[in-house]
Amino acid sequence: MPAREDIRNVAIVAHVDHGKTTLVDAMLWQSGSFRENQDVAERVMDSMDLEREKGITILAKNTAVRHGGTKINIVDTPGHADFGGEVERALRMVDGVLLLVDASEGPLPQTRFVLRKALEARLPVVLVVNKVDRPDARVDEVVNEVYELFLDLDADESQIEFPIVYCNARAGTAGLTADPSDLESTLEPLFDTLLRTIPPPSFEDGHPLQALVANLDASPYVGRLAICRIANGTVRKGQQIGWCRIDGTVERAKVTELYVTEALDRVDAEEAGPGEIVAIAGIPEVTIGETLADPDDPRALPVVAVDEPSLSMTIGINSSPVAGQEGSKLTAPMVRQRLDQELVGNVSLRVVATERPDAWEVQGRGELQLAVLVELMRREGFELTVGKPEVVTREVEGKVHEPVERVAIDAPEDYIGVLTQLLALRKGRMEQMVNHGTGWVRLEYLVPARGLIGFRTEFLTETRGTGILHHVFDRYEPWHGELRTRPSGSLVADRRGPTTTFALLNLQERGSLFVGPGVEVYEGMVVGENARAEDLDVNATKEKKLTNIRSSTAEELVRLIPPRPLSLEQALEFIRDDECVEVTPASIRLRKVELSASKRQQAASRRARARD
Ligand SMILES: Nc1nc2c(ncn2[C@@H]2O[C@H](COP(=O)(O)OP(=O)(O)OP(=O)(O)O)[C@@H](O)[C@H]2O)c(=O)[nH]1
Ligand SMILES: [Mg+2]
Repeated sequence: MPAREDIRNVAIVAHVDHGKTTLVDAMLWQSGSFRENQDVAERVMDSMDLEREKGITILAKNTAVRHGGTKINIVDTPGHADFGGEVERALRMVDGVLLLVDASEGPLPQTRFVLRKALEARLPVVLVVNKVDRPDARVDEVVNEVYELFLDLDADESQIEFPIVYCNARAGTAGLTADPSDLESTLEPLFDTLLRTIPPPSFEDGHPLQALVANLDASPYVGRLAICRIANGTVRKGQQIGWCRIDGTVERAKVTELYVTEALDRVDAEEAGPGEIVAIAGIPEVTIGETLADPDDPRALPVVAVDEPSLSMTIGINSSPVAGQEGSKLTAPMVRQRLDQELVGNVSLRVVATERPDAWEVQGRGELQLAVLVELMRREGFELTVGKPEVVTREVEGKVHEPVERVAIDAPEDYIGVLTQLLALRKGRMEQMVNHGTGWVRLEYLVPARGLIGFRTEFLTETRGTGILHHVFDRYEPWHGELRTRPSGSLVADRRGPTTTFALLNLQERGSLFVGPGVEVYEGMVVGENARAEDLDVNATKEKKLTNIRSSTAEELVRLIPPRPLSLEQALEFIRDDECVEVTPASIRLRKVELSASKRQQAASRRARARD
């Protein structure tokens, strides 16, 4: 088959924070994409507000650099497990991957996930051992761990013969030997290896047009953009195409705009040939997985299924007594429309109707993915009620199955005892324990996803904030039976009104509080965590009786422990089955699903009677 020697398409994949976006920065600078004095943000590909705030990549994005006469299209992908759908999609656009591995951390759960996907797609791999400048780098061991990972994933011989490049992405230097002092002053060894290892895109001569829609973007001027990889043929601006839809039908459409990528810009193109990655405007309803083809001979490319969602939560309109005061988007149709819009660009999400007309079950890959969606909606002005995350179960041969996650934990060895205990309670099975001999151990577990909901907070408390925890979906297994949940109960406000210092002073004896003085609360709102297992209805608005002993307000404020407001992710981890989170642009409040204290009590005594 003929090939486009002038093009390479490559995706950069790795576990979170191993340096993908930093490496793309260096590749852009060294290929002359920017003027010398140009003011370019660090990790420039992380262009979304939320990405910059969280310091992680959320959406896969394209860029292109030129090296010699070759154009290298690069897809930067997110490393966080919840955004694995982005990686699966990116792999459909490329002919090979750079697999980055941190020289100290070594392969972690998401490394395994992305490598498995790359091997399944039979994409050639260049191993990039990054951060070799770290004082705790253990380059040789890490390389061996990667070989083990390949074997573990049943790679065949040709796949295991991958080239290795050693890198300091931050400094933009690379070398071909494991000795960090041997790095060249540029990324030349990486570019070289990439051009030799990643094959140029091949195509069939004379084959009619076929372009696979692998991603979507939106432009304020021309509307929806289909990001496609052209498999065969040539596409021209203004031409008619056959739009092969997911449902098997074919419609005619017109390419109104055609763009290719140069560095960070989309530039107009008159035509683009096989192997190129282009953005096409003119088809407002196009979605991922569809094919743009020759109108007279439309042949759809195969649709590849992505992994199923494993976690779900309900998102509905805000139903609290203080709804409507802080947001601008409040109604059910608005929420529904926004969720539909998200589905278009996010193949790893599902939306399912519930019994209620104003709430939907949203299914995704993990808590962070779902929290990011809620956070985006909140910033757009939505007020929402968000339910407790739950796992998506499946029926296999008449039995209920649940998702199981692969967990990797790094922690000081002193905590081995308590961690094994915590994970045993959650029905975790230890797969591996490695002592690096540095006082730190790595534990690998398989744990039902259910047991990990709310685990992070407890994990950080138990390891005094030192432990590192990562997990990624591994498989479905038969239901593991009952699991223990949060050991503490909630302090629940029993009436509406502003909180008082006096009331909070008394309440802080019982547990830790989420609100400070002067905060408007309502019946059924959770104001703190009860140290005991049961819930407690409390009056957080009580005023002090006047007495003749004076104590100044200032003095009382000093005795008040600062509240521990929960972030959205923490709130979602914290809540129990009968609780939910109220989200508005200004606030995050925890509450009972049933607000009325008397109704909750009735329900509790009914349950107690049923048990007897
Ligand atoms: N010491 C050292 N630090 C590096 C190197 N490369 C990247 N870093 C740092 O590692 C951190 C994570 O870098 P990113 O480029 O955001 O990592 P990423 O893989 O894109 O992360 P996600 O997209 O969220 O998965 C940043 O603080 C970088 O400065 C390196 O070669 N050496
Ligand atoms: Mg990144």
